[in-house]
Amino acid sequence: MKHRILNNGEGQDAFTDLLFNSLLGFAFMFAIAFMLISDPSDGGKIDSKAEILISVRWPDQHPDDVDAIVESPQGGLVWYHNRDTGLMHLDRDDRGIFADKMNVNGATISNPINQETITIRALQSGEYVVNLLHYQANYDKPLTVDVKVEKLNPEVELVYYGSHELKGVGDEKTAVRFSVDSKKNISDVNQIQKRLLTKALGRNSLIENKSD
Ligand SMILES: [Ca+2]
Ligand SMILES: [Ca+2]
Repeated sequence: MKHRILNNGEGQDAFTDLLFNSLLGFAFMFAIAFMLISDPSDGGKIDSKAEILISVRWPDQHPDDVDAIVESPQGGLVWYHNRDTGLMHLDRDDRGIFADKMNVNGATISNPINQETITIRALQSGEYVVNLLHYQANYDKPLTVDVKVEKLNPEVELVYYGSHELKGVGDEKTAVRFSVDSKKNISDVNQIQKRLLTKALGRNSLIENKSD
């Protein structure tokens, strides 16, 4: 009898431990879920103070890596290497299918969309240049990339929408250039080519390896 009581006691202890650990597990999962909800990643977040939105998009699930590079009138550059200049912001470096899969609570979620979005938060007078870079190419066939530029204030206005072909690793093209005047009107939308990468990387125009 003595043993049985002892055994029961141990059994109860084990049960309490199990219950406690389960509760701890639930609390932990809840905390993780709460963190995921309250701390959304910056990917895809729309800046409510945006003046201009530049979207660069290529076919869904395509493995190629395209980079958007935007130069401001003051000569500032925003691109994967410098994603925030204060006045301009790149949401993320979309690398084709690479890093498009996320593991959330054991389930794999995949994002098929290939898109990079650049937000211009405050307009400066002068010319903006939007370039595309074919950072990684997997096929011989040219890749079609759609570029959309929207001015958001005082109402949404399409500044530019067009398709461009990138023809292999290192191919850099100017998709669009546009000017902003002192009254924040857009003018002089054109496609005169200008290389930005050479400027970004100095004379050594070799593309460095992306580390992340
Ligand atoms: Ca990219
Ligand atoms: Ca992608």
